[in-house]
Amino acid sequence: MTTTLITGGTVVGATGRAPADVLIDGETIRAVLEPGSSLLGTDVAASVDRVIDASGKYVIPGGIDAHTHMELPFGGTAASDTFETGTRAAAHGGTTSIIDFSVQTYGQRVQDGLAAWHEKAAGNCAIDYGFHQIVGGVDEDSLAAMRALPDEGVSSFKLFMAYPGVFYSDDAQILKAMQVARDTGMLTMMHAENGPAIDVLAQQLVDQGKTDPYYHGIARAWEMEEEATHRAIMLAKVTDAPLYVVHVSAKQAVEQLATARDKGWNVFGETCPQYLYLSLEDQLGASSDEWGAFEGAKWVCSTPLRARADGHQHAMWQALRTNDLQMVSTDHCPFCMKGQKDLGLGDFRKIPNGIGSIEHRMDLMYQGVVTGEITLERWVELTSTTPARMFGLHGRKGVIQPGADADIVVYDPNGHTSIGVGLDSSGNPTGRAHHMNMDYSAWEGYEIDGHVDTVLSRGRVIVDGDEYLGAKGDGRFLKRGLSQYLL
Ligand code: DUC
Ligand code: ZN
Ligand code: ZN
Repeated sequence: MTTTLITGGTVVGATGRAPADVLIDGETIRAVLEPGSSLLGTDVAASVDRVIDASGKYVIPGGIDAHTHMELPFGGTAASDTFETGTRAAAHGGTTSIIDFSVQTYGQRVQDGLAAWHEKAAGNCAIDYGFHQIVGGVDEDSLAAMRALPDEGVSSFKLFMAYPGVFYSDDAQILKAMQVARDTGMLTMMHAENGPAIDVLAQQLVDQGKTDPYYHGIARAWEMEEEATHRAIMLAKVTDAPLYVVHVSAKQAVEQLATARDKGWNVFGETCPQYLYLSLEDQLGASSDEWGAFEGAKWVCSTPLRARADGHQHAMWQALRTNDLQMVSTDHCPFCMKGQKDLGLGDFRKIPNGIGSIEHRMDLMYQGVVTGEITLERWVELTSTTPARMFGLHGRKGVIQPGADADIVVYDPNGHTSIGVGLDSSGNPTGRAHHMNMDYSAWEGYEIDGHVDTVLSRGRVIVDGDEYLGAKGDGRFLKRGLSQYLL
């Protein structure tokens, strides 16, 4: 077994930072040591197989992205990253575990949906991976099957209050599924938007000739998110089940979560980088020679981007500081403009919903440290430590401590990252490159302070500088336990 010492860096965790050396034995962390110390009288640096110099850098637990959609079927196409391309991009960005969503739709058996996702992922991932289960068709069979999921290491499931006819569950279905969550200890993850009302509003906009991508966000008004968030909280309360609301973007939805949390209820929420940085105004202003106003399709996702003038982005940062929101995931769901997003030319409802960010989450959240929105420790907590606790991986992932998996990122605060795709629309090199399987970047032109230097996955260096040293199939399935974050 290879032994490694990461030396000279500042180890950062959710509760503090300190200069320390990290000794890795095989796949796990063996010790966190005073800098330059000896172990049982031996000079550690001289006795290990490999030394990684982290002088002037942060040593943090590898990122955990708890909300990704590799190969998700959506709107007649499928998310463009496979488990191979998406997890490799994640590794480049300092993320060492993902939790993806296996999908069950109406008429399909939950077990078959889960088996299909195992087949897509097995042998293809660069980093460790787990699954939540989307239950798109709640009925007596799926409710019974859900009870067996915790034994499969799948301890959370997602329901949709949006997308009637696709993934949608009505209130009665949600209530019954939450009762299963209460009985089994599973965590219900909720896409909280009032889908039936949104579909009417969207139809009315299209009837008025308002078909550009911008109108996606007008149809999916914040009121639709606030109402659904409140309803989800009340359904969880009446069933006495914990609730985790995904991709929160409206400040009014955060207020609903904060009110419930102030009452001591087990209610949690995540937001995503797009809701911290991007806005509806950006989308309205987007235009290009190639696409005209359809350029805005690059940022069509649900929940949608929100108006900066109304203060939503500011409210998301604040909620991350006050712990009214506990985590940042990406909702990574990439589609190319050509052949995928362009399905919605002339009708925004047909644009596949999603943004690709898996490679940039750690860097984008580090910008919050640079600009003073969050502390260094909170950066680690939001992107790694809490995701592990929330989804039953605490002790193994999300911490730098003896016995934990050696998933570690050496992060250079003095480094620099230029985000974007390698070629512009005329085929000229841009001096940038990303690794996601997308023909555009939602983050094109972002200049970021900080750089992911070295990434270790269970003790092996898989990214060194910008070089990928891993292989497909390195990643293992994570059998997760129940949430370790409940009140
Ligand atoms: N939202 C997205 O943007 N994409 C996939 C599904 C979802 O809920
Ligand atoms: Zn969703
Ligand atoms: Zn999602």
